[in-house]
Amino acid sequence: PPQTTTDIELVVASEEELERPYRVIIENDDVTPMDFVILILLSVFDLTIDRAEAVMLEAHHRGEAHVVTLPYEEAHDRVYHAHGAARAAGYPLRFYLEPDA
Ligand code: NFA
Repeated sequence: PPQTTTDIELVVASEEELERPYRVIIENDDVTPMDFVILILLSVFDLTIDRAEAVMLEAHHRGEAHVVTLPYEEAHDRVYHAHGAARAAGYPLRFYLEPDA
């Protein structure tokens, strides 16, 4: 019978890592419409319209921008939902997390 190999890497965050604040960073791309980016920043990350526009433009012009700083699980959940909404709409919009300094 055909053999299937599945490699599963389980990454477990320590209590310290979970409590530490994380910066959500948005990355620019050439495809996602500006209005869609703003919609995600409003609906998923609860930014004001003014902040959402400023963050979108900063990412557009500089390559990336800080969106919000949150505890790990909250940050991770929101990025997960933002990626889901972007993929469902057919856009490559990406966010990543970095531990706050
Ligand atoms: N660069 C995208 C465009 O010109 C807009 C964008 C901004 C995408 C910020 C991703 C992040 N349509």
